[in-house]
Amino acid sequence: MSTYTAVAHTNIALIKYWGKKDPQLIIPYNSSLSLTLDQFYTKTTVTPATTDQFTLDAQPITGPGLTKMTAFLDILRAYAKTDQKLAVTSTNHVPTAAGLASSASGLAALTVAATAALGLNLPKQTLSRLARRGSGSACRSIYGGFVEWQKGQTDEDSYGVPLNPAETTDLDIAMIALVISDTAKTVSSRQGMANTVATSPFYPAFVQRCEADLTAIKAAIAAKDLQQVGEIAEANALKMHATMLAATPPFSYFLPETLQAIAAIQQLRTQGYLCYFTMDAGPNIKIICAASQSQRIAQALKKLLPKVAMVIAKPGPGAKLI
Ligand code: 2P0
Repeated sequence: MSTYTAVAHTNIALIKYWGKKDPQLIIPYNSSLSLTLDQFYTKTTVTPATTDQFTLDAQPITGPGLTKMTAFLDILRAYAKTDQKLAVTSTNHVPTAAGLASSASGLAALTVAATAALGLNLPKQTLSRLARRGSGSACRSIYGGFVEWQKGQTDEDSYGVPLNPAETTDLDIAMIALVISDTAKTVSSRQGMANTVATSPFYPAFVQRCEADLTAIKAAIAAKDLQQVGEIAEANALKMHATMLAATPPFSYFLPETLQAIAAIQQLRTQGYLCYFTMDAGPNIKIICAASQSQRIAQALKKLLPKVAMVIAKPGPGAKLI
């Protein structure tokens, strides 16, 4: 057992995961599909130690943050059949105030580094399953490019699967991350999705439509039809956010500036730019567009939203030891 360092990139879902059929094992109600991005990643070093320790962005973490980490390490230790404690040092590499810090890259990097430090050499499918136990979306960050999280039924068959690279590598796609706000969200995704599943009458309709949206977007990706990809992804994100407005108590991640950004994107579309948006459990917007047009779109958008910082991201790699 020795020290290992891993890097994992964050992913943004085009077909959303929003709800757990099995909260203990993190088995979702529907399959989802994401794009791993090159600009945002977590680097994590894991060393055998006498007690579990966690340092995040140079800050020692104690209390609930450490408890959550230890609980996840216990899952990895049980799999490795060892009691070995671990010291974890993690750094999020997110452009300043991008508001994109993600549990997906964090838990994926941790899974890869910690399983190696516990003496395991696991295939990616097993790494994806284990990462899922830490945070659902992390199972998709084990792979680069487009990744489907096949919902499965059990711990064994719920994991990420990369789309066939032959069908995706020459799709000209980028995401522009718009920094609407970097303040901490008031409703965590975990709380938000549990409340939605338990109370929103729109939730079953969302789950049902996700299956159709997933089939349609995979066909659009294979056909390299970026307009279809954007239309399906944008509509899927809005369906997810609609479930929250119908929950009890109702909640929403939209800020006034989020709506302004959406109006600006719609205006660019009327001017002939091919751009669509998606949005997760926070007020920030990610624009789906062609990589070859991303600079032009960012410049045009800058005129409409002069105060909003933007980062252009392209498809990124899967998690790996470095
Ligand atoms: C997604 N999100 O598919 C969706 C869309 C947010 C909105 O996955 O409870 O941090 O750890 O499994 O993975 C965020 O949820 O939640 C998320 P847990 P996670 O990307």
